[in-house]
Amino acid sequence: MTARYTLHGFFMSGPTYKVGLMLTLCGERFDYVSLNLREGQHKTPEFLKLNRFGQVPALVDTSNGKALCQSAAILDYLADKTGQFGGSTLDERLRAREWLYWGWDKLDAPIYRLRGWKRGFRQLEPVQVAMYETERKAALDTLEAWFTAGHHWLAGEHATIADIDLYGAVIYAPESGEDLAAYPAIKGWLTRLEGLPHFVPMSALLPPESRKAE
Ligand SMILES: N[C@@H](CCC(=O)N[C@@H](CS)C(=O)NCC(=O)O)C(=O)O
Repeated sequence: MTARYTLHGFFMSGPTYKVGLMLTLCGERFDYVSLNLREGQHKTPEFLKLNRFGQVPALVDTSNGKALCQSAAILDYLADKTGQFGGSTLDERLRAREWLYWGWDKLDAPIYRLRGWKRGFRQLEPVQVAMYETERKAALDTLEAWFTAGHHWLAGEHATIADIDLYGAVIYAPESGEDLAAYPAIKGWLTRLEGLPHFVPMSALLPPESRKAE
């Protein structure tokens, strides 16, 4: 059976993992197209038709021909289409989206940039490293306080797109130089999310090559 969705991405990309994880948790099969960022495949005219920002991921919904970009917006779309992880009340939907926007503002940037620097993909001056380390600590402290206060999930009583999105940033913290030893409540939340049906870890979800849905 033809898969409804095609995910275009890169196996080391956190935002690509977020979308792949959402699809997987929703039980959606998807074709995967691997782009070589070093060769600039995300800047070709063909790819810019899918993602005008020239970034991965991009998701194509073959049922209606829509091409979507920005992982948080894609998660929102998939929640709408699948009826899963969107939050079951207006309050939950609002809270989930507040966390999504907060994540991109405060959490993802320091973790992804320090990870890129550690892996040699990005140059940072010592003053920038210090700034991102301070920002990473502040963001992780915010999350730790939330879960220490007794919340199991970010919005309501069940996992939502907020948990999937922020998981796809926090899971890269060790590669950014923060092993999370000082964050037991965050680690408990990571374990809860990893216990959801159909969960697949980042190391197993995205191959370095393109793959058709099984
Ligand atoms: N906010 C975007 C971020 C996407 C992003 O930063 N993608 C990186 C790979 S992880 C990329 O394509 N970088 C190449 C570029 O920006 O030119 C999203 O969530 O989709």
